Amino acid sequence: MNNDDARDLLAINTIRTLAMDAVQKANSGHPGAPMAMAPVVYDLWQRHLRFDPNDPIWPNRDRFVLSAGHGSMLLYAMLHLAGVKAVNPKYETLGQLAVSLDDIKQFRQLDSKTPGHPEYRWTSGVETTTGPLGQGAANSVGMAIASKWMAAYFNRPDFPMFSFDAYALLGDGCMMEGVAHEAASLAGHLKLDNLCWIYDSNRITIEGSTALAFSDDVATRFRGYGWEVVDVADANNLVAVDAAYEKAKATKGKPTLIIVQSHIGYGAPNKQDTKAAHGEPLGEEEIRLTKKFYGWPEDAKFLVPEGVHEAFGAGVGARGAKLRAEWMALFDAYKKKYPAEGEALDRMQHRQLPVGWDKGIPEFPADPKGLAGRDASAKVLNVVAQNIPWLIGGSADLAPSTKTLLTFDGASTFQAGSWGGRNFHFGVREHAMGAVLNGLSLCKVRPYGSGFLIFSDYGKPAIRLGAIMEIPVIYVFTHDSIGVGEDGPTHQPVEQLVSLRSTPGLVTIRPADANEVAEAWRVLLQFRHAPACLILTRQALPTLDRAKYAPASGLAKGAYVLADPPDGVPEVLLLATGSEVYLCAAAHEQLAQEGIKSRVVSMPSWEIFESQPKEYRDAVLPPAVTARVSVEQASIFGWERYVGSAGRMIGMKTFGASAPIKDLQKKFGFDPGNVVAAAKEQLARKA
Ligand SMILES: Cc1ncc(C[n+]2csc(CCOP(=O)(O)OP(=O)(O)O)c2C)c(N)n1
Ligand SMILES: [Mg+2]
Repeated sequence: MNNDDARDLLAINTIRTLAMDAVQKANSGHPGAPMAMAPVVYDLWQRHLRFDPNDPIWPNRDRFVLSAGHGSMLLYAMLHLAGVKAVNPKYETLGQLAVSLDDIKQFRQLDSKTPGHPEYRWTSGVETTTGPLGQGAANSVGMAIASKWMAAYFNRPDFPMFSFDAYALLGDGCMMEGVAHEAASLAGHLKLDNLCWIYDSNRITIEGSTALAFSDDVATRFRGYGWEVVDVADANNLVAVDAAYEKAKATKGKPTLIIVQSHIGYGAPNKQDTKAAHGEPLGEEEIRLTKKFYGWPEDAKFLVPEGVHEAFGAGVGARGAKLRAEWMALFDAYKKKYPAEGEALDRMQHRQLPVGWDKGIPEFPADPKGLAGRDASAKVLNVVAQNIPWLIGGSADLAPSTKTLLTFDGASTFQAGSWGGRNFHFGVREHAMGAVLNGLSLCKVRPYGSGFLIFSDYGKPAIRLGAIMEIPVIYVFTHDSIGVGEDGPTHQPVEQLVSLRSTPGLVTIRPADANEVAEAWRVLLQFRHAPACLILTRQALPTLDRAKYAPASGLAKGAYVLADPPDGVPEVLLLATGSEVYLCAAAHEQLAQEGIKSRVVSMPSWEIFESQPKEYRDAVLPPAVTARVSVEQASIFGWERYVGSAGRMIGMKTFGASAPIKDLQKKFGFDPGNVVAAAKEQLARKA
């Protein structure tokens, strides 16, 4: 063993023992993967990763994603040993460590920087929140795409502003999950040669051997996807590991999968290669024996031997600092030579919009025939996308239906080799689309994805993670109700709205007409820390006469009074969203003719409404007016909040039916006559 080998081994064993000690002290966690994969991650960071610990948000850094999020201690140990610095929400680098040794001693404890699974925004240096297996791997595809897109948009001769690579570490679990299959297939198609997945093939998951449930020939599968596949027979063979990374970096025209054979819980005499090493503390005695095997002081805890921090400083630290400094100098020169692009890059990195981003958002004239939500959205999107160059996205094979295609000159298709295209074809892969959008957003472009609302369920885990991470991904979900008609119950969303509304931090907006669609885009584009779902109709909706009704700008408050009796003192409230608002407007007219004073409240976004001051909410929904009817072509679940226990909810209690829309509206009670009757019933109850 030469000196280098000894230094490497000391650092690797530091990672291993920190993981073992932290899990033991917390009395919960996953020691096995960090113990096994420490050499593989160490070599990546020390010898390859272009990452500056002093500025972990430097835009052109390589991304490292721990898709096997349960192995979080592996990442925390790396962040600590590499001396990664904390960054605050204003994107300022702070002096203190992102993860101190004390944080590691507080693994999995309340408010520590070392939660059970890595959390983006909470711990600096964590590139994405992982834990739900497969998600991180799919995020890394989005990151690799972002690198390609940003290179195409920003790079100029002699100014390679973007060239970063994305690495993800996957376990057997990630390999089995569908989302990783979808994402790998897309990455192969796109020939993402800046993407490298590292597969920790230890053949153990929670229930035991992977032989219980997994017989894939992974290498052949990935070759079939169009990937380069490199085998490393032993995770402890740093020469082989290093050569695999060299191969990945040298491979052009395809992503690389490195399959590493490893031993979960490496070095633990009684637990190595068993499921017992996966997700529980090794136990004091086993830890002692393992440390003995490593040649470690058996009773030392949380030991970072002298020289280990320094070795990381001389490796990843020195390389990263040099690369970042060079990039910063390049960026200064870039801003001088290409001021507009320089400003765009700066704004994009800070999640700001360009000046004039809302220029030309259309206003739609009143029109009883109107247009579909999706068509209004297409018009607005095609305007704002011209103002916001890094607004990019597409659909899971439904763009002709969701109307999300950018059709203006220059908005070409994103494909291998035409990396500057702004229209993405995610294929029929909703789950990967969501995870890829998250990866794109984490690199600060502004991504949108679209599909039918019913299939939001197919991407829900990624939508949820976007909400956890507080990143401004945009979803355009069309075909939003039984209004889809003949496609029937399998395609008619019922419980999806409830599910999205109940997701903390996610904002859903279901606009009532074309002008509300325009306002919805105006509002959601300004989000910097919240994902949004725009819920749109397939069918035409009348464009309301805003001279008669309140302006659509009320949407910015989530809910607003659309129509009122002349004296502004209603007896009954009609609450609706989206396609049911005009029904309520019609009912309001009928009631007025009968001398009944009703108020129509358009409620496109519950979440935004809930964030208004109580005075505003009470002004829109006066507590004294308890005669209330809600109308929405979706599950009634949740409307009790607004109509009260005695209110009437017109909504869906079944999965719908296959029929022309008119017949469905009649069958399920969505017509003005039914709303009028419900309003009268409410008033009779009160009288
Ligand atoms: C989507 C999802 N399903 C289930 C789990 C629960 N879970 C956590 S780790 C794990 C097994 C992972 O096995 P592997 O990836 O091989 O990791 P190793 O045990 O080798 O560290 C499971 C099922 C999860 N985190 N995410
Ligand atoms: Mg495993």
